[in-house]
Amino acid sequence: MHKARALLGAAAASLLTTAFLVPASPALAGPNCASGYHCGWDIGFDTGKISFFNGDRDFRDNRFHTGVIVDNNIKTVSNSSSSNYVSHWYTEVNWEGYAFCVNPGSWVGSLPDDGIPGNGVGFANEASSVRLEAGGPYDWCY
Ligand SMILES: [Ca+2]
Ligand SMILES: [Ca+2]
Repeated sequence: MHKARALLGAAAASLLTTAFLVPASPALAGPNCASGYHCGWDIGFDTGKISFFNGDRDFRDNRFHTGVIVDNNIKTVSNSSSSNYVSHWYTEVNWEGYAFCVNPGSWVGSLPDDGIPGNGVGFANEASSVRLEAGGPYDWCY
């Protein structure tokens, strides 16, 4: 009887060990964005692209692979966090003017747009910095 209990206890402990070995947050790939990166595009996936591994405080010195300045020029974003990092996009440099967020494995195109870049209205052609925050996904993000 005691031996059987001991065996059950060992089996339970083994199950717990197995459970803890499973990664808590598997990599979640957003489309067209390499694992671990947070990507933005000039217009859509077939246009100028930039990939951020970490946050960036100021897009004024960032360029898409086409050479075009990124600031106030992103219309599509994708999040391929290798963990649970949510990307937060801001209309101003230095993470001011919070605009919207994108969950790990998610993306958004055709962001709301009033047609005027950099005027703080809408989300398209407004992003000027991006910040990453662990702990996602969140219900209120794309
Ligand atoms: Ca801006
Ligand atoms: Ca605008």
